[in-house]
Amino acid sequence: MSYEIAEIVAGLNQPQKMISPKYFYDKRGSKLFEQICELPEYYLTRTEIGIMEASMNDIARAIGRHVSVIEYGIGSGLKTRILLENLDDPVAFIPIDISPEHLAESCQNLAKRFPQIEVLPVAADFTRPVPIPVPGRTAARKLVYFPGSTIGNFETEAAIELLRVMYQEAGPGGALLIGADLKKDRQIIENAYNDSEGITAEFNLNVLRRLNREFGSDFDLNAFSHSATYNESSGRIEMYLISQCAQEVTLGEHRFSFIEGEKIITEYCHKFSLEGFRELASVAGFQHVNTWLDANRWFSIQLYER
Ligand code: AVI
Repeated sequence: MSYEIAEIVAGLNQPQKMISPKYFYDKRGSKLFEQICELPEYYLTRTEIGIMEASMNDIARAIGRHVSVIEYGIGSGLKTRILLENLDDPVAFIPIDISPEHLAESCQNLAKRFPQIEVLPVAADFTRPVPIPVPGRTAARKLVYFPGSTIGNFETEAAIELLRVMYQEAGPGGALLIGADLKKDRQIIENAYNDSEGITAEFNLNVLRRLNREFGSDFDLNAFSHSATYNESSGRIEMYLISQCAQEVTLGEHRFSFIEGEKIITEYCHKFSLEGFRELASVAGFQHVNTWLDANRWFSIQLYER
């Protein structure tokens, strides 16, 4: 059994059934996520880009020259482009992404736009140890870049674990530039995950389509519905697929029974306080350097050093 099948089966055998959010990002899922980023309700991307546009000179100065940038996950490429355009002579760009097609497409565009920067893509699941290629030119320091508040998709222990991996990867003198979404009015947050066009619902259900296609399960997509609610006490969106009826689903020789209304948790999206996030990063060893915010204080871009 592949580790992916073992992981999916173990998740669906839990008393609270779960599917890891990393399975969202097949080709269609990555495209749907790009569409989410442009939705009027999904303030995260627009706000983070706004902060970058307003504060990029300051951010680039704080990072310094001749860095090699290691990006964990790659989105539409716009944030990466803004960062690389403004850094002082970066030596290399090393993106790590689980979707090889998406990675290849983004890297082709970036290599065309930045012929002077060595682009070294790594197609891998960054939640597992990954060997990182060494650029031809020696960098002054490594910069780990993790935008989009993807850190919020990890539970606290896993987030600390991932930050520790980034701390190791940054190496002596290295830095971390990270986007973290902040706590705010619950309606604003819930609207971002329940858009009026139903794109987030499509994105959520697409994980079942992917499991059916790649791992041989027989989920009936019409028998599950999308739900995303903000749990104020844990400070996170909890995204579920809810079984619309009593049903059985099979994956190979494995059978999973659902009662009507039973939920599969597919994603947590944590929202942070500034102090809470600094605490998380400091547990992993990072020292806070600076934080940049938008005027509403909805989103933060934070710089840390080892
Ligand atoms: C990738 N990640 C930061 C998104 C988020 O907001 O947590 C994933 C997402 N899920 C539904 N909408 C967007």
